[in-house]
Amino acid sequence: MTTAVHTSSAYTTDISRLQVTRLTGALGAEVSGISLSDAPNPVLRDTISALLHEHEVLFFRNQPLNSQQHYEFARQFGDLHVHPIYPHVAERPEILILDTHGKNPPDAINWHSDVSCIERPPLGSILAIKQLPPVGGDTLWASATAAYEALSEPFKQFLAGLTAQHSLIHSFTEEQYARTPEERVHWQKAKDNNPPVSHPVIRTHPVSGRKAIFVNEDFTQHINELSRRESDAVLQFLYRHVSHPKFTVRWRWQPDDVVFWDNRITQHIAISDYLPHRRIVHRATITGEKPF
Ligand SMILES: O=C(O)CCC(=O)C(=O)O
Ligand SMILES: [Fe+2]
Repeated sequence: MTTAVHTSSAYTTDISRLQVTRLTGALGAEVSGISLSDAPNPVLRDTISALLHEHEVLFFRNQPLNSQQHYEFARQFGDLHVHPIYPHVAERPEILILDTHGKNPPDAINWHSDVSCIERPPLGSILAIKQLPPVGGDTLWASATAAYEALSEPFKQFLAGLTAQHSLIHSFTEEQYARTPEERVHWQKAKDNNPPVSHPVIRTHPVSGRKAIFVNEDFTQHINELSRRESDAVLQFLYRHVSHPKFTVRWRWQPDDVVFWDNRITQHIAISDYLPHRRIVHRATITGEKPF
């Protein structure tokens, strides 16, 4: 389904040209007819926010953004997070780099939501592809609202009120990130600055009011109110459930694509099927609110 969004604006971006094409039943829409490198524009920002709340992940083709434009586009939606471990572009600490190839294989190989291990996890992330492998390197997103809504009422009631512990070093392990003395100093600092936090297992989107499963394989350690064995079983079920194909959308990247996801109610996974070829993405990560 393709719909035109009619909004008039005094800004340089003509929003009347904006077109939205829904991609799957669960989530995702391709948005065209606008330029993300235009000067910050509250009308465009509010339109994109509304579309994000409706579709959960927005895909934009042909949006060449330099780091400053990437920063300025993202900055309209909130404060930007500086990642404690990943490298960033020289000119902007808020724009992180994932540069993966045969000698630096990707580590984001589990379904996850970004940095769920901090008090105010990101409301969204904006990813720009910088180098594509010859084939492969797709990314998938899953709707944690659709997955939640598909659960039975008794199971929803069981999950209500549970909390889970999330930890940075569950994902960024000592083995992987503290291999050299310099890496160890960096990793230890990241660990000290990011102690584990607890969040509700089911969170509520602050705007749409929809509920979503908010545990993920990368950062969640255990459900606080359950025994370890019970927690492991429930978490395994929830991870498998969220990533069911009927709750997902898969994106085949083209040069200069940009993707903006609502990180509170989706999870994603990058497919590591292109090694030893190289793939580079840049990400801006927008700070969110304390989950409730
Ligand atoms: O490389 C990708 O497509 C996504 C990697 C990832 O998990 C992220 O940027 O948050
Ligand atoms: Fe991620």
